[in-house]
Amino acid sequence: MSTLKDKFYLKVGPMKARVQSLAKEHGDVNVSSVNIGQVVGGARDIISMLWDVSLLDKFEGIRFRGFSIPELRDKLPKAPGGTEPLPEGIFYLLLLGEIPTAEDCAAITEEWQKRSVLPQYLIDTMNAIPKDTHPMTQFSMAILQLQRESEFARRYKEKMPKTQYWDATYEDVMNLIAKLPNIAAYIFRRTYMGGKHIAPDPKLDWGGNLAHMLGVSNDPAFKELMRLYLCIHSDHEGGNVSAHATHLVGSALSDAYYSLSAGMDGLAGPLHGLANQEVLGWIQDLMKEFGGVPTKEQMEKFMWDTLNGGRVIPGYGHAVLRKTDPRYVAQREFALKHMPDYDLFKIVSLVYEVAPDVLTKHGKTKNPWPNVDAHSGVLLYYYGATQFDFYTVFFGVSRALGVLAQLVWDRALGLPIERPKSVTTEWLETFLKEHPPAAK
Ligand code: HAX
Repeated sequence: MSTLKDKFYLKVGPMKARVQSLAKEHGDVNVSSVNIGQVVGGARDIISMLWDVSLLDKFEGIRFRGFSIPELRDKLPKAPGGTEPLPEGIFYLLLLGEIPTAEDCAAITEEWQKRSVLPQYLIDTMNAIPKDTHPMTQFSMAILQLQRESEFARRYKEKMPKTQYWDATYEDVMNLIAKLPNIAAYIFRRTYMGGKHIAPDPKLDWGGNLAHMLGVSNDPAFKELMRLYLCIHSDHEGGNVSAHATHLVGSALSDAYYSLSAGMDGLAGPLHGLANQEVLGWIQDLMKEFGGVPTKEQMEKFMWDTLNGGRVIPGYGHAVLRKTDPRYVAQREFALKHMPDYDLFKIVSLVYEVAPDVLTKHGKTKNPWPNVDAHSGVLLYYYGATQFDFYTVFFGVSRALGVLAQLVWDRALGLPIERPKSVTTEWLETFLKEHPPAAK
């Protein structure tokens, strides 16, 4: 049977030919124009990056290699007795663009298990970090510390030719992804569980093992939740902060360790991945204020207090999406199946009833609907993972699948160093004087 790497190699030539033909024969065709609002306003909608592993539609949501989340929940292989997709399957899909078989997934599980052992120097480093350091800082530091393992960096020093960049990156990516659940679980157990660690179970898959090593629940549904969670957070096209940061840093031929660590630093921002911890904190404040599940009126008041205090409603709004995030819907379906009567779920549902209307009346956000982070915390909390400042680490483990699959492609396609143009305020003002807009 050919390996994942052999299969990838067969795809590189044809894909490179497609990309080169686009650039060579149609390089001067415009696909995007830029106005001053976009220059000042965070580069929204400017098409300026190639990202093949997923594509986001503002109304429909994310498609991974053309497949929607409901399609993937149906089509991707499952763990024995399970109903949620295996993260191994989404990695295969993102890398190769094809739905894997159960055997393909099993081969990845085996490959990642072989590469998953954490070196002693990494454990020593993690043990030296003060325990009150945010788990995302610990996670990013651990990834960066592992950089000394980089095949890419070693082979680059030995004058590897460009044609081998993808091969060295592939090795780094597989080694790094394999270790992420162990790193995450190590941080979790050390930070919150008195440093009593749980060995991985060789019979379990990558996501099942993360759930197992956390040691918060023996319910098989928690492993299923982890598999679903790790699939749906894996990618959201290239422009979001964690994906773009990984891609940008990688474009300087910084290896996968440097690149992912940078991506995780971006994910740690409260407007991005940290929103999942913010949501739980916000809900707890709400419960404290009203002594449990609030009424609709109390909920509305709490939201207006948040907004009038100059803060955002965490988990709502999006830079691209303009409807309820399908990743939110998938998690809501999971909750309806496994915890329909759970108080926190009732609150999350009540927020969903009230927030879109309040945010619309507030009149600022372009999207009053929930994003992925509005729901994940309640599911984790239900199974005993109550330490919500850890939640973004789960997101990070998952996000690695998408951004690192794309990183292998970046090196296979020989994408260049990124260097968009910036201008000064004065440059824009001068431009306007020289190109006065036509009177409206
Ligand atoms: N609550 C209150 N105000 C909000 C809001 C919210 N949930 N979402 C947007 N706004 C405000 C913005 O702060 C902005 O206000 P100013 O004009 O005063 O600066 C205005 O509405 C316009 O913003 P926008 O164009 O609709 O949204 P942006 O593209 O600028 O920002 C964000 C997108 C996701 C950062 C934003 O919606 C937000 O802050 N949401 C809350 C935090 C959150 O849930 N983040 C996670 C997003 C998903 C993700 O990346 N997960 O990792």
